Amino acid sequence: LASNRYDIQRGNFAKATQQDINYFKDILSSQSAVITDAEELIGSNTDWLRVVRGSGPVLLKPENTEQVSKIMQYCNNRNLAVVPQGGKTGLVGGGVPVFDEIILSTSRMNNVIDVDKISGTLVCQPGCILQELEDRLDSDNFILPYDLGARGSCHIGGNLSTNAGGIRLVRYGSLHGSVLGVEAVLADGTVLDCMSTCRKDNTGYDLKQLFIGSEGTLGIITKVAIALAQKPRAQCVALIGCNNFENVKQVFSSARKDLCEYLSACEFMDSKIMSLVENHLKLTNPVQTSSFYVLIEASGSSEQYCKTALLDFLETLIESKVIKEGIVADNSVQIKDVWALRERVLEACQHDGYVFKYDVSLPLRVFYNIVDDLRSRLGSQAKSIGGYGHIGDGNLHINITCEEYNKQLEKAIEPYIFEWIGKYKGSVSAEHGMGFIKRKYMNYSKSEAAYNTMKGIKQLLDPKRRMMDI
Ligand code: FAD
Ligand code: 2HG
Ligand code: ZN
Repeated sequence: LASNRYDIQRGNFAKATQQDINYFKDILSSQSAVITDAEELIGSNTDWLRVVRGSGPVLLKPENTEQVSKIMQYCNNRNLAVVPQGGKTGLVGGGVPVFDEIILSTSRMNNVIDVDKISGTLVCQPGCILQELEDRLDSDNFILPYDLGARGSCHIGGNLSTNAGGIRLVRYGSLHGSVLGVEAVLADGTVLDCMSTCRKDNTGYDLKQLFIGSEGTLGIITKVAIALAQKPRAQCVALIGCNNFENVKQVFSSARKDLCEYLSACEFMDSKIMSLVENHLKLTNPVQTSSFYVLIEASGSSEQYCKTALLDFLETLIESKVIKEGIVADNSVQIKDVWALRERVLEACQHDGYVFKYDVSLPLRVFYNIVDDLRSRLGSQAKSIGGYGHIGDGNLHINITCEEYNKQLEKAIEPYIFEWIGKYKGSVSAEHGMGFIKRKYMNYSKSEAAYNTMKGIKQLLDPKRRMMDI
């Protein structure tokens, strides 16, 4: 249970009774929408990383906003705590109970409401799975303005709630810029309609932004409108080997300059991470062993230009001795294979043992120093220390593994790592959010005044703190 490892403050909430369950069955009008079977509940109570496990006694699967509103109103009157759950791929223990919260899943709220092919907008319910949306939009030559390795399970509502970054943020920017409208149900059941499909709307405070990245602490997203991007006609991917991190930075800045609007992803991995992917997943690295690897994706409207630009780019880098070697993948199978090396890192690290995960923003001038620093600090206490991530966004993922959870190792890492990040004005959570695991480190990235303002907003929207606290 989460309570075994973490210090959990359970508020003075009511516990769900049989009468409550009967009420939920009544309003959801389907037996399969109210799950109380202990076996079935294990999955919904355990997070993707299997480090947080609560004891939520009931899983509710409403189909529409009205049902969500009724549940929230009832839980407010009864003083029952609630946790919203999407695809359950979150990495900070946010989408599962940590004590005995009611679990409200959006898995049955999975209808596409409208795709406007002229303006390129999508309106849908929050439980649509990202991959399914991508497949559906493909034939109309649209893509969502973000993408991530969890696409097969994560929900668009979960993506908004975590303000997921992912692999294309370098081109399309964050969800704060692409989301056009949100409908949310507040903790007391009020339906807050901030739906719009307009690109521009400066009528006062932009309240929908509060729900992007607030991880279910302020309400439940029940509808989403998002601006789509045009599907590029051409796509090529390069995998590049570099001798040192200075060269990685040079590759990134040259890619911005030379590939310009064709640059659609810029990711990196160090050699430790690549070796975990090769050893645990048996994937093949197509370039010679290097200290670092950079994945550059170019995409746009001209097939001819896309490949030529990427090849020219590599040639220039090799001539100027910035890189040792690079390969270009230009057919869908090869492209998938190269992306798998990067997208399956999380899975490879999980195979290595228990993983202490850090998802940080840092200025590029000190970006990788933290990994070197942790290596000298931790020495043989850790099994592997690897750095990788979205270098194009200044976002580093540090994964530190050991055979099994090790309190002493944790103490050697934390709060040292957060102090390090605070010193360089980075972020202790670049894209995964605070959830339950990271929220206690907020002060390393938020000023007192900013945190107090957040608390004021929380007090206004969820005064009884029946949703996850901040
Ligand atoms: P869940 O895990 O179910 O929930 C996440 C949080 O949102 C919880 O706090 C939950 O309570 C809340 N929530 C869910 N739905 C709602 C709703 N409708 N209303 C209000 N609150 C809600 N993240 C990145 O940013 N970039 C990546 O590249 C990336 N890659 C990943 C790759 C893998 C293989 C995995 C497993 C995860 C990855 N993630 C990444 C983590 C990322 O946060 C999630 O994958 C995703 O955004 C969460 O969506 P979900 O539907 O699974 O949400
Ligand atoms: C990714 O970019 C995800 O693959 C997971 O954000 C990062 O290992 C991690 O923590
Ligand atoms: Zn990431």
